[in-house]
Amino acid sequence: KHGTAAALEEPIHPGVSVDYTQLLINGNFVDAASGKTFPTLDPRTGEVIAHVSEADAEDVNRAVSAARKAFDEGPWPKMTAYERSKVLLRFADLLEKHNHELATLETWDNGKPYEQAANIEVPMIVRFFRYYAGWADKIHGLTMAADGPHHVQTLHEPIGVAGQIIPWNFPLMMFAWKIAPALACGNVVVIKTAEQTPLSALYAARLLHEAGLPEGVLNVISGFGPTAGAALASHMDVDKLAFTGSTDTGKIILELAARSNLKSVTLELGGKSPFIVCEDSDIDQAVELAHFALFFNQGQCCCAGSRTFVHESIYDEFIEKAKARAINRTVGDPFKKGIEQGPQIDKDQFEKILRYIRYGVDGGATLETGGDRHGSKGYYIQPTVFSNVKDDMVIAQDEIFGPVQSILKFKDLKDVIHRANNTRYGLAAGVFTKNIDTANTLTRALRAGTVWVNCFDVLDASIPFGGYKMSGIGREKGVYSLMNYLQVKAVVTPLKNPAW
Ligand code: TXE
Repeated sequence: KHGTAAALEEPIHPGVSVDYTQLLINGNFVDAASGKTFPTLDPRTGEVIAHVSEADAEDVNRAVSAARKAFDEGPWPKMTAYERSKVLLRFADLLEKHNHELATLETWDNGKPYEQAANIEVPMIVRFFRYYAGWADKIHGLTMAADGPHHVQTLHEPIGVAGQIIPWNFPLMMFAWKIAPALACGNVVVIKTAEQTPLSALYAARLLHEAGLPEGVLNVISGFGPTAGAALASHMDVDKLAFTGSTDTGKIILELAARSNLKSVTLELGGKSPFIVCEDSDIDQAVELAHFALFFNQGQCCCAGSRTFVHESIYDEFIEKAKARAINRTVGDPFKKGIEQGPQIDKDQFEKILRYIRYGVDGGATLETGGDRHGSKGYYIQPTVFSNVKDDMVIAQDEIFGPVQSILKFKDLKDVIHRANNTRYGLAAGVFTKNIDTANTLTRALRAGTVWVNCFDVLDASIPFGGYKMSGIGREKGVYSLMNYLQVKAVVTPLKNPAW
């Protein structure tokens, strides 16, 4: 039994209707050319929420040509940056106003706690659009002190049609991370949502049109990876592709981009991030943060602290407390108040996680708590803690993407630096210590795109995010995201009378 909501009661009805299920192409909601639809499911029960239009290559063509026209003929890229900024600001206001509808769709389609969606994620995307609205009219080039009698300047221009493919773990946040910088820079977008979670982006996209976005600038298509996603990644008229998802699919995307038109690609992929608890730590605080680092969002975070390294001097006490914390985690219907953990996204992920739990047991790790499904319907999994995890175990190497904490023991800093970096991934890392020298040593030694010291998952709009090694290519968020969506044009003009 886990937490206070251990018994799974009848699911609470979300109380919001699903109004948008078609493809959004050229400012209109339309059926797929084939007329096909697919069901999107409620992870609490596996029941159908709605049938959604299923895009394939022909719909991708329609969306890309609408986007192309919107880019080539304007007004979006030709509007003043201030006008673009005002559209994004109006959109942020509407998102704020529709928090409840957005958070409800997010929870219904994804299974994450409603309180998390409403209190953290929707406010974060509101902030995110305001942040990039602020950048829109501050994007400009440089003047160079070139040799010879020339005036040299750079123009920072939008790339054109941005294709974007997003996953299901943070449907609205991924939508925001992708479209906000692209639009602020004056690009047009065709975005494919994840087949598990198409609903919230359609609702948000409708609001963006209400805020004054011209038709064709944002096209949202629902559909599957090998059909709609692959068509977008290999489209000859898409100028840039941004992807968030698994490392395996990231490789396919890069290949499709290379084989088609060499569109530039940014990838935000998987991780196996270390969370390092040093010997000087306050153990209770370290347990709580390590728990949050792994279990947040049902463990479905690319940056999850999924290898908890604990110094040998505090290891035994840490295990006992981490186990107690996991047992206390409230699991249940994500629409209920006080629920920390809802169901996993779908049957595939649910089965994948249970398979990894078996690998953990078979591989010789100690199962401290959890290890099975929670309840008898839907995709709930018990918060699970393994101790005695060794570096070469499959649970210490692969991304599990579920509520499974793996705790490893370490001796000293040299040992933990080597082991923390000994992974094909490099997305994030957590460091817990009171010692400034230890913190400085670790932050410089860890090969990861983000190092959180005495905090975790701080994902402010201004903070860049992305991976070393097989965790990806490029950075999103902050000022760094802008260059993903800009071309640099050098303009050189002779100076008639250089000596004046
Ligand atoms: O990911 P995919 P899946 C990891 C996590 C998870 C595993 C598998 O470990 O267990 O990936 O999840 C689209 N061409 N992450 O199968 O396949 C797909 O439709 C073009 C980490 O859901 O990467 C969806 O929109 N597109 C992660 C998106 O890619 C394709 C978040 C992600 O799906 C495609 C999610 C193709 N051939 C899973 N195949 C993170 N980094 O946050 C699929 N897609």
